[in-house]
Amino acid sequence: MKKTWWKESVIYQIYPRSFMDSNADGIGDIKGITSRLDYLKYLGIDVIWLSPVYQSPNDDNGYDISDYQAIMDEFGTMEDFDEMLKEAHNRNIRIVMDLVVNHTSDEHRWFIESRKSKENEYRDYYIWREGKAPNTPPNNWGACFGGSAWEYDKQTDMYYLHLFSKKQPDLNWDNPKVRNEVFDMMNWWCEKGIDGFRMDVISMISKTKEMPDGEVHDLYGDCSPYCVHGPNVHKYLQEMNEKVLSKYDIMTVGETAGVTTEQAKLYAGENRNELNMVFQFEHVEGDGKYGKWTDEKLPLTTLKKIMSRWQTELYGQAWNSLFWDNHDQPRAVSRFGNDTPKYREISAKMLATCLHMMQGTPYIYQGEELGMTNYPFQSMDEFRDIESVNACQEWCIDGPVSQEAFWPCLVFKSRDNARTPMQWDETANAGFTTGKPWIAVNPNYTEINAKMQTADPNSVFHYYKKLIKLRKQYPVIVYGEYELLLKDSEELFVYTRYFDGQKLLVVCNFADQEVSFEMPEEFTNGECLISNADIENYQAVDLVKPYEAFVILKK
Ligand code: TEU
Ligand code: CA
Repeated sequence: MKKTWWKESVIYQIYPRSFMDSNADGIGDIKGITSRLDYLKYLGIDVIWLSPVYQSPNDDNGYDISDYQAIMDEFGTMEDFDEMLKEAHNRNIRIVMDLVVNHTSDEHRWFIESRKSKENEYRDYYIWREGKAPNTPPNNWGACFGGSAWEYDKQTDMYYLHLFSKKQPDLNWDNPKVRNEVFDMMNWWCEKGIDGFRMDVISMISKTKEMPDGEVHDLYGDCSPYCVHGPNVHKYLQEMNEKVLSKYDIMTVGETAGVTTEQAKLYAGENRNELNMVFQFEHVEGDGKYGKWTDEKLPLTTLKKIMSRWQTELYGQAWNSLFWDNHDQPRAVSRFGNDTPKYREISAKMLATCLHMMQGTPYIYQGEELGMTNYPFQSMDEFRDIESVNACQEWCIDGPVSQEAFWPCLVFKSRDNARTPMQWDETANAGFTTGKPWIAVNPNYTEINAKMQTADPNSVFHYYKKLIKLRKQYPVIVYGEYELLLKDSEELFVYTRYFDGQKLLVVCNFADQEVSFEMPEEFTNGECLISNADIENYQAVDLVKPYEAFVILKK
């Protein structure tokens, strides 16, 4: 297996709108990020993944881009960006940009042109089709954010495809002009000195030519057989690699929802000349009750099975990302741990241990290093996220599900849980802004904030800091081979890693009760590298406390 800096790194994801506001307008911005780089340096991370900062009308908070080479007004200027990049590099922190090129905003000049006429030179930059019949879209596909995936456009009496919101028309990657525009833009950012790309829904860029109705699972037809891992996706990524990626020392991660391990080896195989790693969702995308919406937790045995399959099947062949949450997911501790006061800290540390000791590049989503929790939503008008707002309309108000049934699912899974402001200190608005925040601050900021935790050596923050440091000291954490133990345990997640004579045992209790445990013989003389509980003699452990986690190095 090749050794590379991006396998050895820890990545920190920033959602700029909610990270730090520098000018009291209630919206996080680039100067705010720059002002907090020392905090990130102190944590010890190597790379920042910056969610989109490009010009955007913000229908989907920046994932709808109207100009790829300009900064969103609310976030600052290109000078602010250059300054942030320079300051990050001064601290040996790299910056990876979000690349959203499956679609643009409908306010992008390409789309403004495209919709003008069938003859416009930008017409084929997007995917236009005739309706099946008057007032009937070309097929039954549903969009990810609700409704049909087709929007009627009066000007030319045709429909355009949008797999997300109707303000996010899909680009036509089969048009070589589109590919070259995208590659030129990427080269422009690389020349600026950025350190890589996180590629938004990159597995969806190639669509089949035929676009038949999809199987109806929920409310609409499923487009995924025709739009995900489409016929030319690998060809286009190899072309991107040749024309852009191979020329720079950058890292790339492809957001590839619905990918199998076999497909992941194509996207991120060691010798494939496509991407460095995949970011796949199998462990966070179990079947919901209503589409993705559910209030149920995944059983631990299922979680272990999924995560272990990725560990063993990619070993030595392709590279994976490790994450519990991001800006589209509920907070890790609320979802996989226990966010009650009694167990929040210890379960947050347990989750961190479990993830950071696995094979793959770990991602920390802003606030996860503090054990930030889901937000206590009380009413519908607190939601800002287009997906949450549309889902409520579609499933409840217009749809078949009662409010009583849908509400707990919405509250548990809404993307807004991850988007409440970063909790910096105990002052008003958690120190995020001195203005009115664009989305409510979680009221628990007086107990959970960065200022308190950086000052407390036993905090979740310091635990993450220690995990990051261990990664730099023990190659087995990065390169070790994985083996799952106690596969049928419904409480314990136990595995080993092995590399070059070093062997680790990782024990994590996912339950709120004590569980008996027998230390494997070969670890009874081992050394404890990290633990979230006070135990004097790990060699003699025969009970694992609620949410306890520890890592033993074989001697
Ligand atoms: O998300 C892609 C994606 O697969 C989403 O549908 C995801 O499953 C959903 O948000 C989970 O609820 C990416 C971005 O990460 C997301 O923020 C964007 O909204 C989306 O693409 C469109 O660009
Ligand atoms: Ca601001």
